[in-house]
Amino acid sequence: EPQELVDAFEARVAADEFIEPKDWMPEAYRKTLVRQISQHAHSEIVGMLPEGNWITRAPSLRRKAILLAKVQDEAGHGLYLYCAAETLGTSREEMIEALHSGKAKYSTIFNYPTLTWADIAAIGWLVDGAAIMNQVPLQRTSYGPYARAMVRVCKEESFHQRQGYEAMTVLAQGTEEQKRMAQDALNRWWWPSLMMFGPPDDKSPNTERSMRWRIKRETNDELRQKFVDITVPQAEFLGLTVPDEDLAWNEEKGGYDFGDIDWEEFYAVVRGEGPVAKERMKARRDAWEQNAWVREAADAHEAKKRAAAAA
Ligand code: FAQ
Repeated sequence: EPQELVDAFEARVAADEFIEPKDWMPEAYRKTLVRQISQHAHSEIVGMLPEGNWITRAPSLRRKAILLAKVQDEAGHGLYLYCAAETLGTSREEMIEALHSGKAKYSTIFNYPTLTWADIAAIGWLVDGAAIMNQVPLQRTSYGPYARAMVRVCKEESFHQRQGYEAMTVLAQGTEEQKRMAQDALNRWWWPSLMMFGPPDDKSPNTERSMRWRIKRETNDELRQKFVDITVPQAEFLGLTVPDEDLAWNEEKGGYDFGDIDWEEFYAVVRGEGPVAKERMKARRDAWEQNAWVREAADAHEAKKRAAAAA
């Protein structure tokens, strides 16, 4: 790649300018973006499944209406992100094929089962909470279409997080059985939520370069620490116990120290060995195949319209 183009690109990024689809960019920058944005899109789409399972079982009409809206929002986020990735020269078909063939990654978090209604509350509180922590800085990511997509996504995620925390509050202040469910959900979702931020910085192959190119604005460990610091007091307010015996306020660093994450589990889930990974992929492929007629009908309609316009 011509050095003067690389230098000019690096200078623009360093000056906090947005890079736009038709601008020159190093091939490795393009590839990293396609990787991250498509994984992010897949996460939004697969992320609909654990919650979608509970739409018919939501405990009230109000909860059902909220959950329906939330799941639809996630579909919107996924489509937004696929569009952003398409501006980099990859096609929607390629990305979906990569997901369905098991080649593409998506967030580890969606490979855990949603066993009770409290899991839906915990997902809103913790999973959307972690997602926002990661996505707010991405509103300033160096690639324009990705940054702009994040603005809207963050507004919606923030509603998701609040509704989750509100649902959790009701359970935590409810009957003994409801409190037990809330605590059990926190026990199961806490560690997987911390894993959402990715491997520790010294084991993260992409962080250094992505930080230099300002694709990532904060590192995995920085964001994980912020998430712990914000979330622990919320758990205390709920009267719930974070399942970590090593959790302790560290006055000197002005943040919490926390226990070791089980990275063996993380890498196993990344490899596709998560507790419900097979079910998730099967649900995606079934939806794709069973709804092929919708894509065919849309194509047929388009062809008829084009033929009519040409006549
Ligand atoms: N799961 O070098 P790094 C949501 C992979 S949205 C699976 O640190 P990077 C909304 C990583 O891809 C949640 N794989 O990588 C919602 C890389 O693999 P590769 C998704 C993971 O990219 C809520 C390798 O490990 N959010 O939840 C994970 O610099 C509720 C090495 O890692 C985003 O995608 C993981 N947790 O940093 C929906 C945000 N962590 O490709 C429904 C955008 C790492 O080299 C309900 N993405 N890996 O083979 C990012 O910010 C970054 O991509 C990170 C990873 C931070 C996820």
